[in-house]
Amino acid sequence: TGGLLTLGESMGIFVADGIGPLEHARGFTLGVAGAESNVAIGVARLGGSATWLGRLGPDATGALVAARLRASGVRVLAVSDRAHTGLMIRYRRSGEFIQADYHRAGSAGSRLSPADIPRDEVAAAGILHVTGITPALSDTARAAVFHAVEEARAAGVTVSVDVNYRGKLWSRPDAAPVLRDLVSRADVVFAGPDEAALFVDGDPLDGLAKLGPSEVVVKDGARGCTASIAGERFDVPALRVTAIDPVGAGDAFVAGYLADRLAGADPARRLRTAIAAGAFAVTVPGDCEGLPDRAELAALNGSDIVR
Ligand code: KDG
Repeated sequence: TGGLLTLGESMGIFVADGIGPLEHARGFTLGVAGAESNVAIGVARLGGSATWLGRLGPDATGALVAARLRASGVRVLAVSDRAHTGLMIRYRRSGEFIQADYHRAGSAGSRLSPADIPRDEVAAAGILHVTGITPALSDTARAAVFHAVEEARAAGVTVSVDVNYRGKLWSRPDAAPVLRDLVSRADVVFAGPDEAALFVDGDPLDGLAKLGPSEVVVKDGARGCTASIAGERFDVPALRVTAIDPVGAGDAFVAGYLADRLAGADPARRLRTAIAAGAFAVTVPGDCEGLPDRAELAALNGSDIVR
């Protein structure tokens, strides 16, 4: 079986150095953002094979995204588009209060369409991973996600969905039926408790499992995670680390889980790796810079990473 295939929008990101209102920011660190490409980088760093597919514009930002992904060991299937590559600006109003402006309306990434997705790439994958961000970007991007999912199901490829609700892209009533539909087509689903509450009542694990996925993982940040995997229930506490930047922790968690799933690890081990990868991610500023490799994961116990 193959590796991870994921698709979505990756962007350049300017992260204001330091803490405070944007108007006082002087320096910015340029990086790459995008939930799906973060997961691809995370899987690659853990030794798995990972492919990211998406549209990039004819600009320096598009070249930057492709170069950074490739340098991280991700295979890039870039579809060239005439529109600009998306950008984000992020700043920290306070240590915990993180704000982002998107500059992605009409971007290359948002113009993803079903014809961009090669059937043979989907059929050859071990896991197709998509998120609830892409369907919010445009009608064609939404169609592309559902098309890829249906191709994967037809080919017997495992479908993984991270709900990843983004309130700056669409309202809760607009998102709820689409995310519910997407989850109902998945084998593996990841959600936060608030995201699950968008479209299921009561206990998030039970509610999500009732929609169909046989592996449901509810990630709850510093509280750790709960999961229902082939009918068995798991509770894994988070590791106590010094959190510097929570952004990207969810993607690291998903990368840890999926990398171990591709490697044939049992559910308890996948969840432990997911928790550890998330813990590494929050100790480093940036969306994907803190993702660990296997040697770092192995050194976690007894290291100074855990308090
Ligand atoms: O999961 C981290 C993401 O939020 C970030 O990398 C950017 O994809 C992104 C988004 O849409 O917010």
